[in-house]
Amino acid sequence: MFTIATVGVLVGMLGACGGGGGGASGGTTATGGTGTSNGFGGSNSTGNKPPSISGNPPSAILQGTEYVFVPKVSDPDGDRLTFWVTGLPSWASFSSSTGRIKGTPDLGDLGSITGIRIGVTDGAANVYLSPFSIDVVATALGSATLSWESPTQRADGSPLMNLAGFKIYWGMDPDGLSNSMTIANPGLTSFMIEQLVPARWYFVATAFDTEGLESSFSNIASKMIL
Ligand SMILES: [Ca+2]
Repeated sequence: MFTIATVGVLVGMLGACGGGGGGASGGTTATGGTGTSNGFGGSNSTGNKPPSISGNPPSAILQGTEYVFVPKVSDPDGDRLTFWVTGLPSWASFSSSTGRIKGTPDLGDLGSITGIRIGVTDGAANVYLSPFSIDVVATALGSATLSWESPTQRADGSPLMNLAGFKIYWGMDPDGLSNSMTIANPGLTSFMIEQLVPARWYFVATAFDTEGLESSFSNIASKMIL
């Protein structure tokens, strides 16, 4: 597996530029979500099973940048789910079909909004994500330097002759990294991510070749920005 580290903690590495390719979007293997808080629903006489909801909403956002959070949900019965929210910041919009919170606060929105709560129902049972807050900050001076060793082999052990670059994914939710950047430079072995607000940040990287095949995700590196 291709590995990265925040600076000072370089992890030894096994090369890989995955033969399988693809798979850029989406989550990583990572720590679990915030868990499910049961509402007043629960199983009932019709045998309905309640949906589950989880996720780690980013707790801070730099003004002028986009905030996005989508909770992870499932329903054992495959029921259609409907979402609602209370305490939504005025700068954000909410999707009742996906539970997504999205918006870009500006300088007039500085400060913390607390007690935001997302709920979901399958029509019979209601469950909620734990209440959370979003702090809009004016500046973000944090940075993290990632380092890695260039992979020389593909996942199947064959030589990697056409490495083209790296992709970095990062965010506050290790299970839904919302930022990404493509580095079209196969010679680079470190990169600094800037403008990080105070929070614990998570980073993964992939390598890709000239044909666009992308490796599987590296390990997750993390750094606490104070
Ligand atoms: Ca159900």
